[in-house]
Amino acid sequence: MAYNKGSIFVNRIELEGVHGLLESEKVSSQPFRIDVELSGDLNRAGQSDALTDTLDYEIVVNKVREVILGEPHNLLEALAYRIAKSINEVLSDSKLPIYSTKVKVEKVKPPVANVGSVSAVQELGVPRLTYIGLGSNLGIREQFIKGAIERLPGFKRLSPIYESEPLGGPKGQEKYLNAVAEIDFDGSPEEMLRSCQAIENWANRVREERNGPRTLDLDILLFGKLEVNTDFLVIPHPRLWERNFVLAPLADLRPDLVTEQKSIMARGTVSKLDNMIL
Ligand code: A4P
Ligand code: MG
Repeated sequence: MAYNKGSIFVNRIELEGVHGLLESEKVSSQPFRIDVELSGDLNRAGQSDALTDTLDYEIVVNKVREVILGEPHNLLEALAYRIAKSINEVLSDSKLPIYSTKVKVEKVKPPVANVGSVSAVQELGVPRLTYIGLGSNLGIREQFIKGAIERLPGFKRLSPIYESEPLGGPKGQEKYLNAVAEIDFDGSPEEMLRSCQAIENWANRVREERNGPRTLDLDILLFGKLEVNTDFLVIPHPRLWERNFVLAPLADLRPDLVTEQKSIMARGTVSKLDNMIL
């Protein structure tokens, strides 16, 4: 699919609330104006013209309403942050390729002499539970796996380490160490790919032949519930369900995702290294 970077604006949501540092602001309500910008890839929505391919404005407005009509806050910064967070909770669990939420909260009639209005803006990336496959069969393999997890942004946990027979590639390769990392990543899939490639470069990865021996290979297996299909990125990873060196560690972290039916298709000999501590 073609390159696309788009935004949806939901502007001038006008509501009254009891927010501010002054006692008077906590007692009598005053007007607030809220603007929301959602940024990401709007290609699919552009082509399909279907509401299911984008975020319904009504959801945005409801989240804004909950925060502005809810508990009193002292700061506009806190209001903008709460609103962005609660919109992101919906997006994190959705298939929509929206990667950041920007919220501006404006106090339309601030109780400060000579000031027309005050506002605060917060922009938060949408966090998505992401699974990265790690593989190494060249050099000090465990050092490369350890270095990778120290560098992966938003790293949460690592599966047990497996040793596996090489699948594909030239004959006579060493065995692999494989594992899967769970991370909470709050950028776009392209940014995730760039982070993975930067870490592979740190490991002095040399690309000589496809499936050839490598110090470190990082594959994006799953990126929340997103589906990506461009010339340089396919998510879920197209060979995810075919290989035991990915499925076994993924099943350790997320047994709910790796059903028996899925693992029947998988190939390759793997053994769990219970005693390996990085
Ligand atoms: N790319 C597309 N989608 C993705 C994605 N979801 N994650 C593109 C990461 N990259 C993705 O990758 C080639 C290109 O794939 C990237 O530039 C990116 O734009 P690469 O890492 O440079 O090349 P590669 O790894 O040699 O090829 P490929 O096709 O990615 O191979 P795999 O699937 O990574 O398999 N046997 C055992 N036992 N253990 C292993 O870890 N690994 C491989 C490599 C083969 N056999 C193995 C193991
Ligand atoms: Mg790869």
